[in-house]
Amino acid sequence: MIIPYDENNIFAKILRGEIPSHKLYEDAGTYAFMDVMPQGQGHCLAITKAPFRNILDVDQSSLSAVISTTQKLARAVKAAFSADGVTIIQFNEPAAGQTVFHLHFHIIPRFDGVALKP
Ligand code: DGP
Repeated sequence: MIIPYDENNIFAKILRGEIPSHKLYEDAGTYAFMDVMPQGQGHCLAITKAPFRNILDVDQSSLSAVISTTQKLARAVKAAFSADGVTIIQFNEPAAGQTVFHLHFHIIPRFDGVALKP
């Protein structure tokens, strides 16, 4: 069953400019900004501008666009923070750990020997 999109989620409010965000990148279909509860230095998020709840309802074109932005961000934060690697995380539905119900990808620079914050 596909669960309907809720336009009151926090990322929809960020996209509408109703709450602030630290913008890193924007194009016609995607937006990227810093995560307010970072699990590590440079933790940021890439989202679609169109209203999708998660990977279960997104269309191929929008998914491709947000993956492309995720790759741009991964390359940029790896260079900016001189990271050793980059973790990409994406959750779908509460059982999987999703808390904000607008499709997003976490991009987290990683450093040898340094664990993510819980
Ligand atoms: P999840 O749905 O579990 O993939 O995680 C949602 C992420 O969104 C979490 O890392 C914290 C972040 N977040 C929650 N509220 C805000 C907010 O108001 N602004 C920003 N920039 N990030 C937020």
